[in-house]
Amino acid sequence: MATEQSQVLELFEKPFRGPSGGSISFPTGEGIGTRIGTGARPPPELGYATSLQRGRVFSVFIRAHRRAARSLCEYFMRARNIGELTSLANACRNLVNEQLFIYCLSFVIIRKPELRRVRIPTVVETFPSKFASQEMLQQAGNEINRNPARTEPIVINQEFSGTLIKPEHRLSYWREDYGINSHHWHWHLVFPVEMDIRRDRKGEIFYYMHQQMLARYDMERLSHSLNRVLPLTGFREPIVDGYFSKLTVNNSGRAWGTRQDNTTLKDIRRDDFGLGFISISDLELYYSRLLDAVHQGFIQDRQGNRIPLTDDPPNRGKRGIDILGDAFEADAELSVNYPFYGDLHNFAHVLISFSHDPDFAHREEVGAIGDPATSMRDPTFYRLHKFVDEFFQEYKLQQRPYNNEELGLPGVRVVRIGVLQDGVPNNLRTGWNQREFEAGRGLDFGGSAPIRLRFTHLDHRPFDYHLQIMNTLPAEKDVTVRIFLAPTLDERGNRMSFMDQRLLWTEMDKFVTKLTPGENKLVRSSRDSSITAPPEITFRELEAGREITSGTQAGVEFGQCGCGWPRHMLLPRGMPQGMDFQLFVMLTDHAVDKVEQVIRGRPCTNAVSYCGILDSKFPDARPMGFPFDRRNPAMINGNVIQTAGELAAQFDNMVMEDIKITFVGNQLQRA
Ligand code: CUO
Repeated sequence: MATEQSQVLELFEKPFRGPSGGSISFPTGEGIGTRIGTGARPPPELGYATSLQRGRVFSVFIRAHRRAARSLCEYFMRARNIGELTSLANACRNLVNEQLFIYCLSFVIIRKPELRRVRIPTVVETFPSKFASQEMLQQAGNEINRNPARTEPIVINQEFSGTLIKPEHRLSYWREDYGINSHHWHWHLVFPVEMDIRRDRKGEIFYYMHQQMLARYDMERLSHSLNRVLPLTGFREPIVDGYFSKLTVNNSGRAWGTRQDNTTLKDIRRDDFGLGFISISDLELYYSRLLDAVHQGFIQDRQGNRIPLTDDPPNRGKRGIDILGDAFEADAELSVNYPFYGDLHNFAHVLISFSHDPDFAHREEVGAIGDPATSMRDPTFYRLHKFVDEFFQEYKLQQRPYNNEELGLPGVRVVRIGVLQDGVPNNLRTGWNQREFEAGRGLDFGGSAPIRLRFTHLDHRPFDYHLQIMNTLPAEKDVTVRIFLAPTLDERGNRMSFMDQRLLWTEMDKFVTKLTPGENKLVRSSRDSSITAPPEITFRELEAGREITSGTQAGVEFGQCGCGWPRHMLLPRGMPQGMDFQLFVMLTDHAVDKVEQVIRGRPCTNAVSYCGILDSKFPDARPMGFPFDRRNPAMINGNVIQTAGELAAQFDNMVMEDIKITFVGNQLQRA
């Protein structure tokens, strides 16, 4: 008898296989009881779910698509077990858009406590056409047809979407990494918009997670001697970077829209995507209203009430950054005034993704920036999100700097910190590694022979943080350890001020530990990072049916829900000759940081800093990004503070350490 896991895998396999013809039967019970022939009207239970054509892109950035997703997810949410989910899914899979179908299945399996015994397979295998070019997939299919016994994988060329003629393409391996794109797809799945989900601090995590991805992108750019990314300067200037993804939206060969360098945005009307008229003026109006709110210090709801915007709200109320995140992203159900503040960030994705064919004159598909699974491939994604982040920073810089009490932790001193990798102190090595996935599960050609794809990706060998801490208090003390990394030098080779370096600090880890009185020596593995997820789980691994027991390492890895920065991308590349970075470690009082809550079911607690905890509160009461989310205090104890190092020097609970990151290319495994 099929296991629950194998039933689920069957649902995820070959999503683009065509309608099988004949009659489609709907299971009876729970109000779902119709038997219809192909071509019959879809049952009302599917609501808007069939409004989206099969074969087209499904995008959570488009409101009509979110409405379709809401209907289909609600339809699936009736399932009380995997058997019922399978019946519901099989009944509608030939009626609804394929990508919508997988999105909603994934949504329901992650959300419903009764279904959490099963895992969803990696999106890389479900939709290989979002990760490898059509040319390579076709070649793979042809080779398998010619030689079904072929065992060598198809090697994905790292330069498949562009050449190094364009300096931006030095970062292609990073932007097109399967792991970061998979993370971003999952992030938008677990923080969905307008799906009646009330996740704790959703607006704030929207700001923080995207800000951190930008910081990581900028570290990577500096590793290649490229300047930090510049924001879009509005919607009327030409978009400097074009993008030609070489990907197809499904197996039919339908290509994603492409964009030339220096494309000018235009008003759009894409009724084929359920989009009415969206004008650049709309976006400018929304932006101006949101900026007014920041500068006035309050935002107005539908009733005209003024809601103060502050990150120090009384009684741990909703922070201003959280309110602004909900209004800017935007989520119509969470925004304080959706008609007034609009749908700015989602519309911006949409406007850019249709800039090559704003009125469907050319029957072109949406561009890759229109889908969270592919948007991070496009260089303009970072310019767009830098524009979004600059808005949030405009707000953050109006907050008062943190004071001594918030920054300090009397009685606790960090004596020394460092990192150790393969026995080498404070010099971390990065290089190339490879990972294989099977594409055959997501393609509707190639028969049943495995089609293996080999991706080359940045990686590093695991390392440990070593911390020597003195607790001079007479008792044990619970502390939060916060570890950040940033480049030491700017584009010109100069040391940076606090404000210049502030947005480059990337969270590496955050964890709670108990200090005993006296000296404490902590060793923490890079593999336990608060931002990373364990490696993607493939169909084959799930079929192998590893015994999953909670409390074991396998249980921990099973408990993740796909969201999380890929472990292999934890470190920036660095430089072949070694690049200077700084580690910043800060201990804070867990009694202040702690959030009271019960964690239930599959907690999805990997990568908690980027992905939160499902159905629970964000487990750190401080503002996300603390202490770098605000400007530096001008003076501490009478000393002027102009750099992060000067700040750390004033507090015993902070310390900085210089390290190097050296890129060794193909020599990584020979450490
Ligand atoms: Cu994740 Cu714009 O929010 O891509």
